[in-house]
Amino acid sequence: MRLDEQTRRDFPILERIVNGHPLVYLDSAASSQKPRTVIEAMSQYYARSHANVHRSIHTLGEEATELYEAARDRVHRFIGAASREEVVFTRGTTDGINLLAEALGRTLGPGDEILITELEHHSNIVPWQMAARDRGAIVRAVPLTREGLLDLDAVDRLLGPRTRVFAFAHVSNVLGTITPVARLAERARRAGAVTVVDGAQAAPHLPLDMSALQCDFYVFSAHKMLGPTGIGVLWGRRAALEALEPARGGGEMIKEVWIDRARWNDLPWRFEPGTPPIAEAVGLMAAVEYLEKLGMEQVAEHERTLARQTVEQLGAIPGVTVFGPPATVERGAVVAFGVEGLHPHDVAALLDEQGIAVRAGHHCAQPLMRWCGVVGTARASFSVYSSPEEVSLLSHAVASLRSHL
Ligand code: 7TS
Repeated sequence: MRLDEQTRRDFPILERIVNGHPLVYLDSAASSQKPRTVIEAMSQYYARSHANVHRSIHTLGEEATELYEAARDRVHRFIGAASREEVVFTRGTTDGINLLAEALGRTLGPGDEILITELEHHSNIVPWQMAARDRGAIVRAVPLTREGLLDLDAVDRLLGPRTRVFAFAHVSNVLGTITPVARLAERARRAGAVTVVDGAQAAPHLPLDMSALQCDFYVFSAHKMLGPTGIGVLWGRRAALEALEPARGGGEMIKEVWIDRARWNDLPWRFEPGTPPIAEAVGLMAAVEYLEKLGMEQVAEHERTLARQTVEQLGAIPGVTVFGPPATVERGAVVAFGVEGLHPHDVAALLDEQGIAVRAGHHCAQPLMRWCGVVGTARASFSVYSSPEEVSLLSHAVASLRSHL
């Protein structure tokens, strides 16, 4: 049975009628929908076990702590981390990158370099600009090849003795480009730079194994992988996390506090000040369980097929431009496209009239839009519940937009 046939009934929102049409949700890269098990796990948690974590000795306090830490164990296995201490909960990808930019930023000096790429989401650009500005450091970017892949020769040229951080996306949220993380991390290590990987579009889509990727830090958001908003993961190699001085202080991240100084807690709690997103951790645990039952290899294969079908079908419509690598190159679960004569917002609004939800705009990747030579694009993106029928509905609807021009 196809993955969407196995899963669709588990997602109550997919029963919605939108503008008189059954919902065709093709915006999972912005945020995925949630299966009933995630919704129920969170509501059960609030109905039965809620209390703050890591502080109260009473029964509910212990139950909540156990659930929160069980979520960490689940994520640790899901991403192939060497130990649970390497898994830090954040508020999401943006929060994880900011945490790293703040902490690593403090170690930078004037003239040091931060290397990013031209396909980054703003959340993997702006925090580094802020860190650089504060320390007199410089941000550089790896250019793209004509096909929308990272220019690997340029990586070698740009990774120099002053490069302290190399931050790049595993999967582009616009082009769908998959970057060769292990190779890039290896080159960065030889240059003495720390690697930060933005896995926001990879974690929902690809099997992950931190030991194979060889980067220092990897961040992602739960809400794009069937889990709730408000929680994300920062994985760090133990030695990399140990070398990182916490930049955010507060309760629970310390062992002992005096008026003029404090001693940090152990990993991973030293990077989790304050009350964490507890119900969200429970929801993330349910999302990971759901994905593991499906199998990430199957998830990747399903979404790869949908992306290929979309590239082929949209690419065959006259006046439609598909951005990113050709259909023969493996890509993530997103397909950005333009329709000649129509603003991307009009494309999205006209599709919405037929119940088809796609995102339009610059996708928080303005440097990449400049590279594409457009102000924005429309974008279809997929998850485990997306179907080939939905891809056909999209293609027919886009073709009919053209015929109305
Ligand atoms: N990095 C990438 C590659 C992303 O795609 C996104 C969100 C983020 C970082 C930020 O994640 P957040 O959970 O902290 O917001 N991308 C999108 C998108 O493509 N459409 O809406 C949000």
